[in-house]
Amino acid sequence: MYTKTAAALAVALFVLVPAAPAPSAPPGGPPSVSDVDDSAAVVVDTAHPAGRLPADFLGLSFEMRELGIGNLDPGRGNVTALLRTLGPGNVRIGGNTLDRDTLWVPAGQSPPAVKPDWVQDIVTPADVERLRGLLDATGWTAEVGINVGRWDPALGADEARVLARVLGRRLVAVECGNEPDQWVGKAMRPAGYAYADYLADWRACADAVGHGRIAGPDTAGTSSDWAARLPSDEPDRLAMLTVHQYAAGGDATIAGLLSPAQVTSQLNAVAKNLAAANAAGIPLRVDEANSAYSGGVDGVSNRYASALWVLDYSLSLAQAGVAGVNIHGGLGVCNDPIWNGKFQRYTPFCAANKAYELAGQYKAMPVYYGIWLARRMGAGRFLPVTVDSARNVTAYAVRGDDGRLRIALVQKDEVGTAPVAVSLNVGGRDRDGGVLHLTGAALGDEATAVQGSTVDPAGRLVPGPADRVRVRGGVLTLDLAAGSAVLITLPDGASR
Ligand code: BDP
Repeated sequence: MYTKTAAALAVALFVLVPAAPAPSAPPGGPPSVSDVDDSAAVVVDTAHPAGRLPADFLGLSFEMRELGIGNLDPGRGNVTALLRTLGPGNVRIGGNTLDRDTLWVPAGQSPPAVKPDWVQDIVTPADVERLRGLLDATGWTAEVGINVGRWDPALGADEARVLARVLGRRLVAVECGNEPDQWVGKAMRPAGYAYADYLADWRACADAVGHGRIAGPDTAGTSSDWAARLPSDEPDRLAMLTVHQYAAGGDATIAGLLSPAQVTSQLNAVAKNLAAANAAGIPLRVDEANSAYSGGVDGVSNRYASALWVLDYSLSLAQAGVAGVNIHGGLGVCNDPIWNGKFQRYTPFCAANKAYELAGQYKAMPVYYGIWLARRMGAGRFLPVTVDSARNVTAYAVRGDDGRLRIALVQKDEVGTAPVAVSLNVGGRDRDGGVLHLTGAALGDEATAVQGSTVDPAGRLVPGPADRVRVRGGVLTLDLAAGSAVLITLPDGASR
């Protein structure tokens, strides 16, 4: 089947990689992925709105050291535009560098003449002021860490006061330490350090903070029971339950990341944490996430496949009731080690070279485009969706607070294999809708675009005009190109 949609995609791909010929359908049609039925019947249940997709669901996460070295500066480069292009979100600042090597130096004080040997980074109130400028310029909110791994109550209290005063309502929560369940392995606590010890540490931090906007436990993964226990031990001061989740480790592959089992296993992994948050009546945020830990995997985390993964991952967690996901990254040179030898392969944006890094001038990586498209689902309420297909297709539907109905379809087979003939039953009175396509040259290629457009050097993404699709009798049909995602917007969602 070669429709207008498929033709538009072929054009988009040609724009993306002018040097390579656009994939064209061989005689007899493109090859099928296997001997399966290439159709998908998708039904949106508009009558039973379910959980909310919060406006600040999508976020980013950065190392504490980024603050101290002067990054995240609204007055430099294109970071402000890159955040604005995504739309308001939540930035979390913490990571390994928070406890391992960052010293807070209060206003009017100088760093000690002889620094403790663990100190590699310094963060001061001036850095928090700069962060406030970025939040004001973008409409974002923040969650910022306090060093508990190397705990100093006076410094912790001072930082907490500065965060509350300078960030004001833009401070969602402070984070008392990063990944405490790994402090033993990092020589920050003696062997045998367990939940009861951590609870005492968390309470010391909470006492110093002195207010109830505190997140935790920020465990390295979803499997420890620390996140299940903290809400009942600290029902008043714990405002947000936080855990970290990486899809894979050094063995990450594109096939694994995009397999149907991946979404299910990541959902299952957070289920216990989500139940704990729900029981306590507080939000769960996966405030540090990405495709593979240790900086990501070359050829996977920095390729187009990561855009499809993050779209599917973030929307599936949101649909399950998770309040937010922050995709972790670093602001160094793309694919280079930035600290302690960790490479930057999963970061949403990074600098093409050292000069650009110093100028704060970043380029968007594929995962950024997936975040961008997920963010376009807007704020609203999820609608139940069923997908009947033998192909690797997922679908999400949200009735926006603006009354529109938005549907994301994600197809995760290799680009150029057979498209999926989608019949999408949305009911209602809409006659036509707009479609934005997320495309890439190949799952393992870096080139990624929306309607043929890429993020420009100024940090803007201006997609080409949306394609139009007709809706007949409440049913819309389209050919979903293999290895692509679409966002369909129907204007008349309110009248259903
Ligand atoms: C997490 C840390 C973060 C690292 C990340 C990684 O909090 O600082 O960058 O792992 O391994 O555990 O990539």
